Amino acid sequence: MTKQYQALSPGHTACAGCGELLAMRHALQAAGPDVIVTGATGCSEVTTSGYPDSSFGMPWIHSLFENSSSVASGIAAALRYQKKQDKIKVIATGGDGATFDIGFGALSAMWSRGDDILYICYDNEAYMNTGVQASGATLPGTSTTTSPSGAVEQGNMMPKKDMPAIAMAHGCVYVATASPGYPIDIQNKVKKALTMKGPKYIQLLSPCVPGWGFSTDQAVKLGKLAHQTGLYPIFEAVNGQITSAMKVPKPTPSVSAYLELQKRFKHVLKNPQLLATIQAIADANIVKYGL
Ligand SMILES: Cc1ncc(C[n+]2csc(CCOP(=O)(O)OP(=O)(O)O)c2C)c(N)n1
Ligand SMILES: [Mg+2]
Repeated sequence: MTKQYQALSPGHTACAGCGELLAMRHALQAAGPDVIVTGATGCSEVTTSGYPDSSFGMPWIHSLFENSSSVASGIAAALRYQKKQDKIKVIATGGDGATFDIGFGALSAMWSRGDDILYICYDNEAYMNTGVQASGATLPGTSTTTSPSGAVEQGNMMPKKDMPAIAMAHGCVYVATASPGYPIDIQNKVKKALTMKGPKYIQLLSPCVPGWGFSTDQAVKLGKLAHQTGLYPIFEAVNGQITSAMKVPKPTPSVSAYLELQKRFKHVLKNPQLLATIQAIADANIVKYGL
């Protein structure tokens, strides 16, 4: 009997129903065993690699929170020196906090150097591992521990950074978004990215049971609804041009269908102005990406 390669083994300590590890498993399984992966500090790391154990089937290296990209660049340089760069691919990974904020300088530098590395961001829209603090990926109106909804403010006041556009502006050869609502799409995008030379960026929506406040069987449903409402556009861009986008159903469900399943948006449903602000983000995505 052939032993099947498992990129991520059972026995990790992620929450039941974790959307981040689901997204990660699909992505890394599709990448296959001939890869070296770096992982920034965050849920995808603490739940998988408590010393002396590892859930990973490939060489996987924990970096600091802020330098997953720099460690990946060093590995890519070593592989070039050994003339192994065509056989072994390098993947850098991190949560949205590591990617959008804390590791952004190192990531920008990695892209600017044009390193042949795929960067995968697990976007659960907050710093979950340390207790749900708002990040540059948090949507306006989201209640987090640093942007609680209350009498004065109604959740996060800042816009979500458009990281795929920032990646495209750096000249990434391939940029894509995906969600665990559509596992085959994740797998196809990772496989495609790894056939291309140069810097690549894939952003995976990662529904978080405690941080978003939903029941443990809803991560896949939320992964679909985020796309179907237009709030999380799923697309790919090659050499700075959008080449495909997943269409939303017609009629398109309102954002309430997505928000009402999550405690982080409970106050939004009682605030017509805030609800309209979030609906406007989805509507603008539908126009911008031709969904
Ligand atoms: C320089 C530095 N600042 C802060 C921390 C504390 N810290 C560890 S994990 C984490 C949150 C990670 O958030 P994110 O990157 O979004 O990943 P998630 O846990 O949400 O998957 C923080 C703030 C740290 N380890 N290093
Ligand atoms: Mg996060």
